[in-house]
Amino acid sequence: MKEILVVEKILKANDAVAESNRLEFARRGVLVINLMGTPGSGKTSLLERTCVSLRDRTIGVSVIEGDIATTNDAQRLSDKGVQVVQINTDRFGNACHLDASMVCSACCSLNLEDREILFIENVGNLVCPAGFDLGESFRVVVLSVTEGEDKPLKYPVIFRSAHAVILNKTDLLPHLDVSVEQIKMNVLSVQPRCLVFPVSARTGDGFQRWVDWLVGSGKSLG
Ligand SMILES: Nc1nc2c(ncn2[C@@H]2O[C@H](COP(=O)(O)OP(=O)(O)O)[C@@H](O)[C@H]2O)c(=O)[nH]1
Ligand SMILES: [Mg+2]
Repeated sequence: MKEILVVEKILKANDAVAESNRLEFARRGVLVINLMGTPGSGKTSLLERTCVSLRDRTIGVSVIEGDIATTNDAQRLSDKGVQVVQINTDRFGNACHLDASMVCSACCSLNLEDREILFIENVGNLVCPAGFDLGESFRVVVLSVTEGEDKPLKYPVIFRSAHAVILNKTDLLPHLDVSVEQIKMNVLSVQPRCLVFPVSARTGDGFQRWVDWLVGSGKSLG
């Protein structure tokens, strides 16, 4: 019983910081995307291509990279000229997710002036990130077609909280025995309002619709 109380307290404390993050992001007019998914689903690859597409449309973007260890992903984005800050959660007991305080601290190292979109790549995991509000505008889950059709049914909590699912690696479909329609149906069965964007971060296929949605969502913030 005590353990449950502790968990509840942690989540309540996180929610308070998340709300203050949300107010600050709204004050600055920054659209914030909490990008979640398994390790290897293609979150960083998606960000690399998305950030370049947004820059071509003169949209200012920043990225917070969450990983247990290494600065590899931050380096990949920095190499593309993206303003990025890395959070390594091995400094916080190997946390398997980001929390709102980590995001708040990371924002101190970012210049968010003239930035319209902030992406937060969460630690690769389909379970823990779901419970932690970061103050984001939208939650997006990256699922690759190689992960199989049943993942939305097996990990319903994270998909239930998602505004959109990126179905990545569609370039591999000719080599797989997997149905995009079945994955979409499984996503919609746990979250009927979820948007689904089939894309290939490798070829750029499907990116137009995804980037249009980001730009439109940013504009609707006013
Ligand atoms: N074929 C293919 N491979 C991809 C695609 N997106 C990512 N990958 C590969 O998947 C692996 C993991 O990608 P990464 O972006 O590091 O995933 P993350 O761990 O979710 O950030 C890398 O080898 C990428 O090159 C894609 O659309 N198609
Ligand atoms: Mg990554």
